[in-house]
Amino acid sequence: MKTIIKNGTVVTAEKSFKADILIEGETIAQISPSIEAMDAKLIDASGLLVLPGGIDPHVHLDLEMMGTISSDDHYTGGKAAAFGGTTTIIDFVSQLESGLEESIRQHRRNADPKVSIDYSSHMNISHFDEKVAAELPLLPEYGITSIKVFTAYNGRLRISDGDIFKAMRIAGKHDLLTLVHAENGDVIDILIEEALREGHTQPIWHALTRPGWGAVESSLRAFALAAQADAPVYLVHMNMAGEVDQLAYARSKGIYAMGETCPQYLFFSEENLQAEDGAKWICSPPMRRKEDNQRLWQGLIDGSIQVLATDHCPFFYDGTKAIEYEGKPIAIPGKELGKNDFTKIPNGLPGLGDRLPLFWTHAVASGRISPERFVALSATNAAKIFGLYPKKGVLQVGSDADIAIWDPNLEVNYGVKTAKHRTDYNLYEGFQLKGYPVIVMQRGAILVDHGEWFGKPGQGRFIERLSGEVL
Ligand code: DUC
Ligand code: ZN
Ligand code: ZN
Repeated sequence: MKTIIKNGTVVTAEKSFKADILIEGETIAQISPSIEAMDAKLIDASGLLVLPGGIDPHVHLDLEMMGTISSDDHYTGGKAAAFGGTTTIIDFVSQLESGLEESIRQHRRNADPKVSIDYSSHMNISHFDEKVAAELPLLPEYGITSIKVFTAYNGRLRISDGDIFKAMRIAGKHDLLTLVHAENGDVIDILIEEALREGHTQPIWHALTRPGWGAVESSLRAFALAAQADAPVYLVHMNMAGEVDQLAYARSKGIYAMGETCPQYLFFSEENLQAEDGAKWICSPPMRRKEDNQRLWQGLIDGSIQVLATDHCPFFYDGTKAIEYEGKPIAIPGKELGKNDFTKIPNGLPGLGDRLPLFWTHAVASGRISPERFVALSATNAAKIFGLYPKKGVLQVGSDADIAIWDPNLEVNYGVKTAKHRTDYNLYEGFQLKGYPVIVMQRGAILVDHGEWFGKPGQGRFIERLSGEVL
């Protein structure tokens, strides 16, 4: 099957130019000023931009937490992603006692039949011993070239600094990238215990018991451990100005350090947690101050932050009431579980479908960054860092035809009805957006066409990744 996208402006991370794109089968066969092929299906992109489909390297789907499960699975999450112009996600494999290989197999047994867009996975390392040390070098055989470690969630996900160092040292030797969730788990546990003892139950206490200094201190600790282990490191979900400073410092010292932030940390602050419906904004790490929003924006603009991801992990705000999803009612226990205790509110929020239209409006349409930089931050950099390039994240001959045809003039009043996440709320309700994907394709097949969904469960593929680059 052949398709030609005609008369559009192709946008890559380096340049924008008028060209037609010929797709043959699943990949891009030709990009040149004027392509004719009688036997090809024609898509007229006059007045539109042709972007590589977005890559979101930080997504949680079907994640069990606090007695419930995050409300998007690999089908519904992929669908929401595609409606927002994202065609590849990287999620996380939870580490099981049965070993890394079995953890990956089990994860794929659950995800593969459902997944509606292409995906890959990071391997969480929440327990470290000799057996894990021996299994880490085998991860690339399963197509996984990154691990995630935590300096918080004591007794659950956290491993000691010594074990992080050992894991990083092995990762460095075997071209694996280590992602770090940086908060101070010890301080958090003390503060939560005190807050509960004093009867503080409101959502704002989620932020007050996870001080920003813990993130700043442990981000430097992560970079220092990586330096000592001679390994590359990637800081997830930066929410503090100080983390951006630490990242810049580490990079200035030659440490192979990179990082991401997420839309919620650009638009919201602790004030949102103080609202009556503050539980909607609960995620870890939490929202911070307006000064932090600004510094994170600045980092995206000046290139000191490499990636915009989401940490998508939605829950219902009121999981006692069903919503209609694809014609059927569904309700999943959510934030109401913590009505009387902030520690029982499931951590996480929707964002996967919001990321690109929201960022386009506030970064490109507002003149803060160029369309090329948008492509770098939303697709190409993640593809390079996580070993998906040049299969994904770029429009060039031989790459997968994962494409978002973008109307920079389309205005959308955004909210839960437009976003396709399987949840009952959206943080950007009522935001007026300008610039939106109108056609989204994966490997040459149309997933979304002017608001209509053509994707199916199982249509997405697990993408085996190569080792990434340090940007
Ligand atoms: N933070 C969240 O808020 N949810 C899922 C995992 C995480 O790190
Ligand atoms: Zn995290
Ligand atoms: Zn996360």
